[in-house]
Amino acid sequence: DTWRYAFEEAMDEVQGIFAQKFKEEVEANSDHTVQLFPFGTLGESADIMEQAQSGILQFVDQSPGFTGALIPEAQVFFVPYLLPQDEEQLATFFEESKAINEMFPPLYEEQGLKLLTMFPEGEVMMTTQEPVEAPEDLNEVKFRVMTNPLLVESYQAFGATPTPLPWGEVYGGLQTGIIQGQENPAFFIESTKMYEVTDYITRAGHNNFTTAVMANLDFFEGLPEEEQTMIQDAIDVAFDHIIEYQDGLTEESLEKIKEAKPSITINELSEEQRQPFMETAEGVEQEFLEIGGDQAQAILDQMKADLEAVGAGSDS
Ligand code: 6CS
Repeated sequence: DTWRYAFEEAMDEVQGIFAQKFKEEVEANSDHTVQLFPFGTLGESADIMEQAQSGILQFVDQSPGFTGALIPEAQVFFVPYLLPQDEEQLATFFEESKAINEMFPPLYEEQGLKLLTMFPEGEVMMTTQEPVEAPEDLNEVKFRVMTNPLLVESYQAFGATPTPLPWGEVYGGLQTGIIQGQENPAFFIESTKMYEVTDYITRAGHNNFTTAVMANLDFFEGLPEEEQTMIQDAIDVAFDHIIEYQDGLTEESLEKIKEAKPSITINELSEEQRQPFMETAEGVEQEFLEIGGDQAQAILDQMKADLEAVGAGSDS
């Protein structure tokens, strides 16, 4: 059969590299073909999710930044400073976390989706027209966020005016000044040329981008067991590949940005400067417990325990 797999990025961006490895593995180990649909070919993130839920697509990559609107618990990824930036700790966390591997799958199943994996895509950085050294600097800044209620809360707590928008509207929005800021990992700021419409990149260390790959649940459950295993094995190979692929990617991407636009300022906030941003975390966490669905408390507690177990707890 031909299986259709859509994702939210271009072919040579992180989600595309993952998808290409998955395709390669599936095609090497079965008679199936995987057809890849990068961003823009089938619509926005919300559209490809609908297509995966209805079975038009067999596979989809959608980030919790968008899934949070569908599965409220997935908003947990937007509690600031919850995830570490250490890439090894992050990879081990995603591989071993009970919250990710045991608690999230039933929540995705309720939406007709088989959660296959979640993986990190890099440190999230703010891009703005003016310097950001304190929350006051975000005052009056219309800051684009993914369409996720908790992310809106977190940027409100940072002092900005959050503006939820689908990805396709971001570059144009920055260009016309409808929005003046947004956040994304360095590779994406570089590959999508967002630096062209940005003067400052700020590293506050508040988050690391998470994404998730799923299959349509009926499709997956209808497969013979050995094919389910073959898919899971292909996902595991692609996971290892994408972790390795991203080694050094953040710094390389920042170098490329500086080369392409020497006038850009890239500023890493000091521990002291981060403090007021960190202090918002508790309030956002409380908000998550209110809007994060029935499992919010259980997921948050388990995430913290899982992070602690890999040496990335908030106290370690
Ligand atoms: O900001 C966004 O909407 C996009 N950012 C990344 C890194 N991947 C896909 C997502 O749509």
